[in-house]
Amino acid sequence: MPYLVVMPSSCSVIPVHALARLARLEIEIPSWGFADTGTRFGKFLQDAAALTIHDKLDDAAQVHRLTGACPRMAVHALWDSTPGGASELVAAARARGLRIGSVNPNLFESQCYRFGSVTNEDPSVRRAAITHLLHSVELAQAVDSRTLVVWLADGTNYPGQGHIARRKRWCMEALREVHDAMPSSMQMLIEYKPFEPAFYHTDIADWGMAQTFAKHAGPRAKVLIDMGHHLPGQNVEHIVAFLADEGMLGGFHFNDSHYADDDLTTGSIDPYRVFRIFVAICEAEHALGRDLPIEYMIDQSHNLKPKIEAMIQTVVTVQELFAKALLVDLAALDAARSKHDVVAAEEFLKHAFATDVRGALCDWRAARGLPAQPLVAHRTSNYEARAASDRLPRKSSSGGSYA
Ligand code: PSV
Ligand code: MN
Repeated sequence: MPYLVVMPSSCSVIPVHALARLARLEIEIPSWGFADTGTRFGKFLQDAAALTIHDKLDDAAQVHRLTGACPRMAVHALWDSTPGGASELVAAARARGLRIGSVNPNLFESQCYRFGSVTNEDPSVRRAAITHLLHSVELAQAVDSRTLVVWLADGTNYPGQGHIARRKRWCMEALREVHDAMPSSMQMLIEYKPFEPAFYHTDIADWGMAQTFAKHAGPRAKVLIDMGHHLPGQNVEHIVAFLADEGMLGGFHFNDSHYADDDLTTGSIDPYRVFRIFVAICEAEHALGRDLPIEYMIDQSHNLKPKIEAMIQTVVTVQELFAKALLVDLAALDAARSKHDVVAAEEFLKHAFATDVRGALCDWRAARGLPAQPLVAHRTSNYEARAASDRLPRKSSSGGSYA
């Protein structure tokens, strides 16, 4: 069993208050992480990949069953419809011990959005985009979701193509109209991205623009940080600390990247970066004296790794890195800062990051009635083989995926 690493039992490594905080860390799983996906060069298909929303819910439920940390599955408005509508979706989730999480409108696939959605020069396209956003608010209400995640693919490819300030104003008007239509229980999280699919300018390119749009939209709009949506070298923990202090940090899309929006497994490329982000959150929570109201979501779709394994690996990695961040002695860190002891301050971070928390987390899971090693439990459960034997014939008969 390749993943069965025997680790020393070391529950004492993590203090009780840190384990309690970890137990409150809920991580939302994306429905789109379980279906066959690819790059723009093509798809590599997996026998066990989900075909229907019910398959996706089954997979999400498997992740939650083994980790105890993922009670919600995010849906994409156009990719996750059920014949029976919202009530069927809610019932299907509930039957598996899940809830529907964030609702993600889709303003990037329809042909009418070639030159933008809410920023299109054509008022009828702008209205179609707003109508879809309003439908997404209704869908969110119907599935009892409190979060609308707005990511726009809007942008231009060439200098001169768009009037940037006019597009900004259209985007502001649209987001405010949608915000006004949301019930008071709902929040809007605005996601930024510097490029792709547009390659000259993106209408919501960075956190500052997202924050400006959010403030203009209304009090229940905040910023969502997708870890892959930064230019190389960006100090993401700085953004986290800044937005948290402004009360404008609404959520995360976890993933990792080396070059661009690579959607790799969180922490697979630069775990120290993820750790530093969690330290920024721990510091903000310490100052506030309570948990920050942040939605922690995964936004990954894997081409090479088995999808459920990748999702479990991500959840466990997030827990490990959050646990390490909780180990930072914030009082000692502040004392070092007050003496301008730069070396000691950094050493507090390095010490926490270097602490092996894996054994302690195995004990913690076992004590909560969960598998000590969720990945091992998944592999021994035979879920993947059963899913493949159920789904492969359906794929073949649907004619599309398998030759
Ligand atoms: C865009 O790159 C994005 O990060 C948005 O969150 C979308 O909803 C998601 O990816 C689609 O995969
Ligand atoms: Mn995202």
